Amino acid sequence: MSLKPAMRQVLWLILLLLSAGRAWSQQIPGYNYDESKIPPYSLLDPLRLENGTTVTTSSEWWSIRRPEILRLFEENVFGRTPANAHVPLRVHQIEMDRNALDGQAIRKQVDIFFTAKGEAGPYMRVLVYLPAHATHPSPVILGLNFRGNQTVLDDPHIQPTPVWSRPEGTTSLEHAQPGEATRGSEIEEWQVRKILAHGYGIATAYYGDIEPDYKDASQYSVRQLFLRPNDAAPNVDDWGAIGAWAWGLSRALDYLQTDPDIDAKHVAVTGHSRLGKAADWAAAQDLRFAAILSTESGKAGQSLSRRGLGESIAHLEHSFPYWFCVNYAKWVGHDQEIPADGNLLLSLLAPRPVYVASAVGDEWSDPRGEFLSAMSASRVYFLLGAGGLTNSEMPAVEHPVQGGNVAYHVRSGKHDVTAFDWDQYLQFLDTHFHPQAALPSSRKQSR
Ligand code: GTR
Repeated sequence: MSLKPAMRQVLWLILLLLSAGRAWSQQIPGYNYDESKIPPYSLLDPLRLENGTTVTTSSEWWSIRRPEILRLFEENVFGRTPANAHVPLRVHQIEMDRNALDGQAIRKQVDIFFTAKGEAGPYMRVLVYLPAHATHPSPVILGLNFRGNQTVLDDPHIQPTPVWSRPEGTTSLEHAQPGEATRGSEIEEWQVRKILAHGYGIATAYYGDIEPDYKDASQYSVRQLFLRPNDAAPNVDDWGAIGAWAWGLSRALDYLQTDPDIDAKHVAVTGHSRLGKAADWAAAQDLRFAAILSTESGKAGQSLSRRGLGESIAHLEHSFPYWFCVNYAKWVGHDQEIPADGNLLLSLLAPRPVYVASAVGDEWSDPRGEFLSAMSASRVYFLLGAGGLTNSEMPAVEHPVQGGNVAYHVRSGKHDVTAFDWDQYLQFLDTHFHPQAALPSSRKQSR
């Protein structure tokens, strides 16, 4: 018996809603999403030294514990940014318009070349919008994008970024100009006009310019530029793609620091999901980032692997081994023992303002894990005099909490970046982008 077209349409709608519901709750089957089934675990103590003593002064934090935690991440998670990963800043401005977006913005597009070969070698194309009528150099929010610069706004003057893809059923990668239809396709996630209207600039680059996000694609990565001669195999703590993306963020910051229209002391770094992990790791290593806005960075980001809820280390390592150092594989099946977890990553951001954002539907990232992580890292913020969260209860949905330099919210909806997230981020930056808790005098440039 054949269904009437109207009936078929209704059935279609129901199916669609059902599958949207599945995407909404974002639970990959086969993993634990039940608080009562969390195995016994202990949270790492950001203030406890490896020798068992507790850090009680900020100088012990900066000189002993912080380097210890950085090393734990280098050895167990992201790998080490090579000591020789320095490149002189080589910038070629390809476009500038001081009257962009109908007079709302200054738009700049620059290529940052990573080698002396210029365009013939690897390079990153950075798109910058600044508020047009600013009376002072503008604070800027910097973040990598997933699908090309042209996706962040419906501006016909954005130079499209060639993007990587792996056509179905093939093993080879294509690097090609994206279609015009992608222009402005991520406008909701980026909220460029809102950010500008609020007095902030925004800078972005396509993460594939630094390394394509595919297995076995490292030959196209900037990592190739810093290989040790005569080494056949990688070391167990060599960096992975997240390390490379983080490095790219620091290179974009090198450029932003040279632009007199930009207040280089107030550059916040942002990122969503895997790019949230990269933003966290960039700011952990590079103290020039003045604030961090991290959306659903999840496991191997700000969330807690040790809680065993949502994504596991086994999943991360199986699906994205190239994001991490070889040693990360040691922790597969040992989530409760990993010596470098989200709360320690968050502590490396102290005392700079950090906004941790979760979504109720993103159970894969474990929103409560992200909150508990912010609570735990707040102890370091207190030690450094910046203040942090004090309320130990997970806040209600869409009720942001803030203590000192640490803020957290969980909003309704799925794994995404929304106008709600940006509204909170902008308010947060407003309250913090004036003199910060003191950083040590040894505050250094990135590697
Ligand atoms: C998922 C990954 C998460 C998160 C996410 C994303 O597949 O398991 O850790 O990084 O990708 O980047 O959207």
